[in-house]
Amino acid sequence: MRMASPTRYRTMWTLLLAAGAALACFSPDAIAQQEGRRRRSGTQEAKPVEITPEQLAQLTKIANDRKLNVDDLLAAAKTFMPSGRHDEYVLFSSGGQSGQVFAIGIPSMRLLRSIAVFTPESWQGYGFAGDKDPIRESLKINGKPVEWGDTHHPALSETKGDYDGEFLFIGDKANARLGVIDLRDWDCKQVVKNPLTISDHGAAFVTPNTDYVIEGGQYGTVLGYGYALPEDYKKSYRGMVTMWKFDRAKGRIDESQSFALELPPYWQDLADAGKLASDGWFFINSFNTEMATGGVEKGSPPFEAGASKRDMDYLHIIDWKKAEAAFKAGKAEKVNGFPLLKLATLVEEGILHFAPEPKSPHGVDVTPDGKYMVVAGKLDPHVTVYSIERIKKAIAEKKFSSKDEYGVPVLDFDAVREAQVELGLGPLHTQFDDKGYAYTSLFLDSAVARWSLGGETAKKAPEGDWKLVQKTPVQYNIGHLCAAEGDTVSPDGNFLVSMSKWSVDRFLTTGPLLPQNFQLLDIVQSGTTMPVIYDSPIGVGEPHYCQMIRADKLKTWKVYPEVGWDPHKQMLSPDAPKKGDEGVTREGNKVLVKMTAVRSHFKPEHVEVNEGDVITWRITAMETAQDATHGFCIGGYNVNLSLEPGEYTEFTFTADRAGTYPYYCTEFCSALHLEMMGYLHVKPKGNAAVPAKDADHVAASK
Ligand code: CUK
Ligand code: CUA
Repeated sequence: MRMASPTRYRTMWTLLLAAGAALACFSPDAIAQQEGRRRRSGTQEAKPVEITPEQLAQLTKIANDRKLNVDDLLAAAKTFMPSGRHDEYVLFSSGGQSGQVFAIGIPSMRLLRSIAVFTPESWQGYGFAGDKDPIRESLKINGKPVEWGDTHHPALSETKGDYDGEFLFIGDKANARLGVIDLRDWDCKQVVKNPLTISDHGAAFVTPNTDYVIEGGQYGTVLGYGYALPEDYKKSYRGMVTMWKFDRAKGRIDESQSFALELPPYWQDLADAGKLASDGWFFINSFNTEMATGGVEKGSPPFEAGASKRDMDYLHIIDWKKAEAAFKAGKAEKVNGFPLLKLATLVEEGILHFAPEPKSPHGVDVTPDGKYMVVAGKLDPHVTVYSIERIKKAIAEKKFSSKDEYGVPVLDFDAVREAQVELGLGPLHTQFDDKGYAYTSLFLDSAVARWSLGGETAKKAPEGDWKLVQKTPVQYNIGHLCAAEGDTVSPDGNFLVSMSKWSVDRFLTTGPLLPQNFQLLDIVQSGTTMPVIYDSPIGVGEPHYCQMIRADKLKTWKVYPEVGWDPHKQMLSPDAPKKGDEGVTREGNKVLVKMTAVRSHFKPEHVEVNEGDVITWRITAMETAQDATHGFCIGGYNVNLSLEPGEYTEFTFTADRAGTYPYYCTEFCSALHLEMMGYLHVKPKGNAAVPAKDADHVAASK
């Protein structure tokens, strides 16, 4: 790890300490907490030292010139990262419509990387490996390229309910897909498409040991890509939740061991897996239990009104261990080739129960000890808290208030409800800290509410049970929020990111399309304030959820483990060209190019083929030094690769247009990077050289 110059850091800290002390604003407790936080992260420790009167004067002048107040200076001190120092946390954020994942350092809010998942991305060489790029093939749906995604919920893999830093899953709401990212090389390894449904929403969530990755649906549909008009809504439309089996050793979802549960055609929303006290269960919100079918044109209320009529919707309570047993006992039926446990089976086996939940809820979040489920209803100012103990008891004692139209038992609300806490307008999502507080986003209030947990919870806040403690305004219209490890069995607290949907006037205007605003809140000074300490524009998509993991939990590779490593298979490839293997061979019209790349040359530097040849091109990046990445592009043939140290890549294409094509390294890798190039000569059919004006004509007519 690169360290900052101690002198530089000390000076900065001293300035701010002095400013704080001078204005009597920096409490010793806060300093101690800051120090503790720093020690835990294993970064460099700061020692407060004397500040000179000259330095204090300089700091004061800068503050005054830039119109900064003391809170601003403190915020800067909490977030500023001197060059070379590393962030304490990594925030893995959905990239919204960009179809990607973004990795952001916390507390600096610096964008570290994007990770391509559902959208081809040229810098990472994701989807630009020749004619039949395996990534593009995996993005096809029914043979059609669907090369974007609406990513909503990233889920870090967990061991015993805690992030283990090994894998990351991300859901594509628009196309009901899941991406699997290996966090050793931060590379998407697999995209799976749900065969039952076109779109989803409650994905991805993992069971506490990542046995399953859960994908909940949203809009009712005819499962298996069927067809039906709204008249047949209740009969033909259904909801679903899919349990994708994760094979950790292979680092892949095992589709053959995966199955789904048929649900009534309510619009299932977010999900969360139980843990500890509620291990073996998961929970899904729903709205539109009215089963409104919209259609103002036919005189029906529009969806927004029709789906909001009832006072109560249904929290879906699913015993997934029972579901797994039923699947293994062969009780699933195949729909579009995929095993589905039908609703009747769910009822018969006691797999599915409902609990009433107030007015069109959105988020459901399980407390760190697994004892409580917090449901936030966007049309209700309260969060409603359910207890797993009460739920289990009510199920055992059959305390049902009714059954729904599909025969699913509805548990008695009073029997399962633990508490309701009034927080404000438009509560959506909840996270937790290590001190017994919960944090809920208030979309309409544009605020983060901090409130105390109660009941039998392990950690108790001093304010007493189930109390709203305070609110911090955010700009504007917060959706999700994310505290450090805030949805695990052991949250860190420390920082919270507000994923604000509107930025309006917070930044320079960027045209009519404005960035989202990620706002960082310091939540370490519990019980007093939780100020916003950083605004970060996210101008690449509209993220929904994110998760914040301690950076020291990630076991990221600095370079690939061996030269010739195939990242698709995560193993050394027998096909990787070695030093001395380089050259071009042919069998009929099949050409094999074996190439190595090392600073600052490709070998071979000339590749001669015939028009119409099918070329398999293999490249090994011989580099072993961190960050010695090369690129490789062939203009006109849509090829661009990122050749990371040790990486082996293969691509195939048909040389269907004659000409001489420079190929070159697209990553500024060395002083002689511009010289890192070569030529692909595609000899025209009939052996004649292409006259220049004909070549121009061909290019122009394309
Ligand atoms: S959803 Cu977007 S703010 Cu997809 Cu989790 Cu709530
Ligand atoms: Cu290799 Cu530039």
